[in-house]
Amino acid sequence: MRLSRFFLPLIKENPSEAQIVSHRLMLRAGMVRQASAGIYSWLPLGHRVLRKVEQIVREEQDRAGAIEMLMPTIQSADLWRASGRYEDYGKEMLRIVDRHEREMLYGPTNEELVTEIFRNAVKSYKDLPLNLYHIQWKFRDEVRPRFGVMRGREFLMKDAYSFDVDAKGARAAYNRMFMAYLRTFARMGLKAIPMRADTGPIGGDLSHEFIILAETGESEVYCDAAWLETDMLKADIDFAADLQPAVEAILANYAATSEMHDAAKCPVPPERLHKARGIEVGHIFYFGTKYSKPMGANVVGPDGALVPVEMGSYGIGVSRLLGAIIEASHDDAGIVWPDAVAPFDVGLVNLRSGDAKCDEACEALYARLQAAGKDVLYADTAESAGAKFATMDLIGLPWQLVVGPRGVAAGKVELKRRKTGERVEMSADEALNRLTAA
Ligand code: 5CA
Repeated sequence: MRLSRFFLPLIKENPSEAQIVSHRLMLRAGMVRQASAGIYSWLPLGHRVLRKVEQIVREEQDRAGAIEMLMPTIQSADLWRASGRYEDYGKEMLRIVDRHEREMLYGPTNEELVTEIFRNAVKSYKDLPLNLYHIQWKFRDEVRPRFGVMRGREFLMKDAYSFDVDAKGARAAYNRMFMAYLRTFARMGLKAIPMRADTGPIGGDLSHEFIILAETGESEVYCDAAWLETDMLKADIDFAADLQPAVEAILANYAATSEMHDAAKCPVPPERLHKARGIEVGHIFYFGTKYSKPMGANVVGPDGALVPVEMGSYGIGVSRLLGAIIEASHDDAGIVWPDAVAPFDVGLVNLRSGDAKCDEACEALYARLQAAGKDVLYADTAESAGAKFATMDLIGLPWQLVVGPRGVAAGKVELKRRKTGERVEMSADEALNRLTAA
């Protein structure tokens, strides 16, 4: 992508409405714009990252055996009456009346709809286990939408729903999602700690939140200091195996949200207990028959008897993750994207656009990088070198490849790693090798 053709509306000054660094940087870097309170347009740069994050989530769900589908954003109120949640959800639910006076709503989550789909299609334990997920926009009319995409009203969520014939199967499904989440967040360069959590309006009695420690987080959390040193799981997982021992080994290190933390019962000695704030990027629930019973989602079990199906649900805040990643990875100059989610792999900086030799060298590098499968943002505009560097630092691409008249004359380019600030002069071929090996 040529910067001269791209749509990257940067903001020089710190926007006054932004209270936390991720919100400030997302606005300044031209990633999002507020459409109304808690509702955002995703500009091209933000959209690219959103898609990358979504794709990692998708790959890890698929790997764990979940099956992707897509349910609508608008749902019927009657469905929610059947589960008893229509009244319970209160003002957080956006209620809509259509032209035929039918009551509809913008889905805040999908337990009811997916249970209905299941109920109409699956009748036997032989079709289980089943885990269906989608990545879809949700709406919750939060009292205080704030911190940009972190607590929005409209937000993108991955929500998966597991169906099993008994509690043992449901626990195995829960464990598969638990392990998949560790991999998902680790791939994004994040340390998301699983913590025993309250279940709120989703219900059930087994639940973990996946939380990234950050001063600006909305949750108060307690964890064993050992978590601070723990490398999160990137290893391959055998999803066909019994994962209970692996899950238990991870949970042996204490971590709980403030709602679940009881100082009197905490197993961690005070000197090792770390109190912090955190951002909830995922939340998994086992709630058994809470929805299947009232909605009549039954299957025939191995003994021929009809039983309500055992369910769990598993959410990831896809749009919130962008804010969380920035909170965890930035410096004074701007965002520092982890490689796996960066909007472009490389920023190609032409220090003197219009200079025939510089243009020629840049065009060649641009073509070769693209041919090698790299996403390149080519700063080909007439702006000053300083302005181009500031833009590249602000938008946080992992690598900057800098081409100037002196270097071109000497057959050299400069490769800068955004994360460390390290700059190395080398030949164009060496730079290409480094970038395509990365
Ligand atoms: N049905 C269940 C699991 S699929 C559910 O809705 N869980 S949840 O309420 O915990 O939401 C799942 C994830 O969505 C949260 O962990 C959080 O990362 C994200 N999320 C929730 N509310 C918001 C919000 N207002 N803005 C941005 N992300 C949100």
